[in-house]
Amino acid sequence: SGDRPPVRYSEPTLAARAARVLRDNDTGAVITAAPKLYPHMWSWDAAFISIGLARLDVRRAITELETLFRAQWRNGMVPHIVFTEADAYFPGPDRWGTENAQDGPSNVRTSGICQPPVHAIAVQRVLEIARRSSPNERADAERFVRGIWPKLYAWHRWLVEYRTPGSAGLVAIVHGWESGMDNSPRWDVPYDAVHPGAGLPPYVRKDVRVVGDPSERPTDREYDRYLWLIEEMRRAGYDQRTIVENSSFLVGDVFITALFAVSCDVLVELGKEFGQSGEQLRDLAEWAANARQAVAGSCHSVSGMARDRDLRASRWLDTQTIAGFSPLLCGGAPDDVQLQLLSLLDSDRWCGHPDLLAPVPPSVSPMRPGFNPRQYWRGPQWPVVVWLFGWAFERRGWHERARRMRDGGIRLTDDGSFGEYYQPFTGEPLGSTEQSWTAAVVLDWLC
Ligand code: 9WN
Repeated sequence: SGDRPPVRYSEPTLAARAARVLRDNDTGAVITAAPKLYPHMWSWDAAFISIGLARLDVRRAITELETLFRAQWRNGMVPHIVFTEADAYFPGPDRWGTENAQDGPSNVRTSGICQPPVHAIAVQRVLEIARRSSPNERADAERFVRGIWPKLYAWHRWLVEYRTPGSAGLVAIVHGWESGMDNSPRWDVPYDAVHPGAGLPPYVRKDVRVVGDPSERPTDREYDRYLWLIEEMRRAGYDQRTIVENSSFLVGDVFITALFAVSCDVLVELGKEFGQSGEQLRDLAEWAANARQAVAGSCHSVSGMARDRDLRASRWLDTQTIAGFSPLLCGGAPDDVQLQLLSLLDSDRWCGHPDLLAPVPPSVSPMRPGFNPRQYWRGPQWPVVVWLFGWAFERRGWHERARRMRDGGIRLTDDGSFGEYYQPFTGEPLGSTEQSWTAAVVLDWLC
């Protein structure tokens, strides 16, 4: 029923338009995640954006990642938002109130949580692209990798030190925003146990003013919980140990754990090449092995799908979403489970659903009760997630599968609006348009 512009751009024109989006969203200091809805730098967005930027200008790509890592907290955390001066997004820096956090950075304002650790993947990709570019860009990128490697190591170490509690070995999140899949049904059960207290300061949402149809965004009930968790963290002075011990939301995130495993592998590859210390390489290899084992250990005995774990309630979360395919990202699941997941991914419950405009995985299966084709992480397709699966498939040597993700991703986005997410049946772009990371992954697919 929705509008999708009737045009389908050719690949060269689509690439030119994607490049223009990144240039237009460049404030000089950062590329904003989206011009109106997200006028700041987001952590995992910046990683994907740097991959797209590298296709245009390797130095600009390097600057983007360096800007993000200048905001790294003293304890190693890479914050989920680095704020610009813009005032159009809520919650902004005043609401987060991280300036008194003991571990916060001094010269820049940030949020107090993190996002998925895809930065090593981006760094390696930027290096690869630079090496195919010019000798100068190659030299710049190599210098950059040497400089950022210890910071990436510190970021990964933070995830192990502070965020791997409990026996399941999964990397834990303390807020749905940390997952990057904010209102995914993955988090419905743990959010039911979050009870906003009377002390929740009043607030006014800004996102629903920007997005024409508020039903494409999370609900007010969900926002109360998002804001309440921030309130808890603020009261804890953003002390990680206190937060992990007490926050009313603590969930082992299987998708982050899979990305962490493969990002550790990538860091080992880079570290070997650039002569990093053997001890740190051994740490990373051990973290990767543990994370991979945790992902495999989460798989449901019947469906094979990987599961998150509610660490407060000590129970597995059986809700099936795109995150159930996490073992395909990092490997390590037994062969029969992997085959089961691959045939499920191809089946009419997922990519093979006959009504999809583009055969790429939606955030939730269209066959699942509660699937909502227009609402955020509850059904739409997200180009950046498609890129991640394509990237992982290529890395695993599954070239034909990787090509299908790329071709499907281009089909999804060839209307040229660079939607934040897409209605899977009509291809209507939803949420924001001119979304930077969508433009970035399209550029990577096309170049
Ligand atoms: C909260 C910027 C970010 C993405 C997330 C996506 C959305 C923010 C929001 O936008 O989250 O962090 O306000 O909804 O869910 O993955 O990084 O693009």
